[in-house]
Amino acid sequence: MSKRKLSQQQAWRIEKIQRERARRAARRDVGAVEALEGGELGPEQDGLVVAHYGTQVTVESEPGIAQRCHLRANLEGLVTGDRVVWCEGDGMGVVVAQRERHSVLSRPDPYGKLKPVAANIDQILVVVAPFPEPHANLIDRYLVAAEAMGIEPVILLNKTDLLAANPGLDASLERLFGMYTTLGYRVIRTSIKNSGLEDLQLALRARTSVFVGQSGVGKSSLVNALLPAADMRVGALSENTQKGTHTTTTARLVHLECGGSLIDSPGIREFGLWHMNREQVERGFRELRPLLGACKFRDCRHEREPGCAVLAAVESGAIGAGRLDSYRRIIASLEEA
Ligand SMILES: Nc1nc2c(ncn2[C@@H]2O[C@H](COP(=O)(O)OP(=O)(O)OP(=O)(O)O)[C@@H](O)[C@H]2O)c(=O)[nH]1
Ligand SMILES: [Mg+2]
Ligand SMILES: [Zn+2]
Repeated sequence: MSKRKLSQQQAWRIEKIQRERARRAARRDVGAVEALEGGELGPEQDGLVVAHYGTQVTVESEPGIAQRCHLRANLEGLVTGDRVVWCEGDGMGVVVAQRERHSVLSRPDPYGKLKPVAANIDQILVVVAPFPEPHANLIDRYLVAAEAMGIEPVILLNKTDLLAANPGLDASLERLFGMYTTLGYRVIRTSIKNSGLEDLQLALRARTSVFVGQSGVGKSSLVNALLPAADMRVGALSENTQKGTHTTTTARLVHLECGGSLIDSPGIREFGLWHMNREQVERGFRELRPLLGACKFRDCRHEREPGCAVLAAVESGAIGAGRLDSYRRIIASLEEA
């Protein structure tokens, strides 16, 4: 799980290569945009980015009417969910401006640089499954990030059909999700084979949601179960490791019949929070919030300090030891970085 950030030298070398590549791509694109603008372009209109691929995006003017587009200079950071102004072209269109975002889900790339993943989302669904086995620390990282963005997270346990054959796992997952429910997080259980899809539909109505989580938990399968026409690519788990095989490679937005929009995103191995500081992480653990400032020492690290309110709460059972462990691992990863 804890693959560290690359060394500075490695990061610098890779960045140099990427910068050069981006520069070449941008030059190509400027050429393409100029060629398009010299020809016949339609009038400016509002649009929604429904997929992004390197230096191009697919923009939709209304559900079902979309075109692949080049980007005018300085619009490289566009992601799925962005609202834009664009012009239809013959074959390819051009995005000419980006509208302001009301929210953005970002995460640092392996070089420590913060990269947007999806924009204008109202809800983050953290998808987990019995297989690949969930990591509580990864769930907590998503919860912390969601709290920091002020976006309501929902935990979605998929593949519940596999639980009957794995009673031990069933019991441990029940404990884990019972804990999240007690903390006030909503937990939805689904199986693409037989259950929970109505609850999920209800949770997705009238807003834009994003599916995030490990590879192989069934994010794309769930999109297909809700909307067969989406025809998302789905990949089996690797036979020997029971891990996902990174089937989805780009975030894509679809419109559901229930009136909501849903963004499917590529599965991840780890979710770095290097861009956050200790206070933000602390606030991201809901149950720590009322205790902040209650420790004897103002800069208490909640390790073994006397008069630590957090340790006392763990002792009394008010805070789960697993969550404290998760908190410490996140803080340690910030310090490593
Ligand atoms: N038994 C069972 N298998 C499921 C369920 N949902 C998905 N799967 C299987 O899980 C595997 C992975 O599904 P995907 O939908 O590709 O997973 P993903 O989360 O989109 O993975 P990435 O795109 O790699 O991030 C496939 O073999 C699916 O058939 C479910 O509810 N029950
Ligand atoms: Mg997928
Ligand atoms: Zn403390």
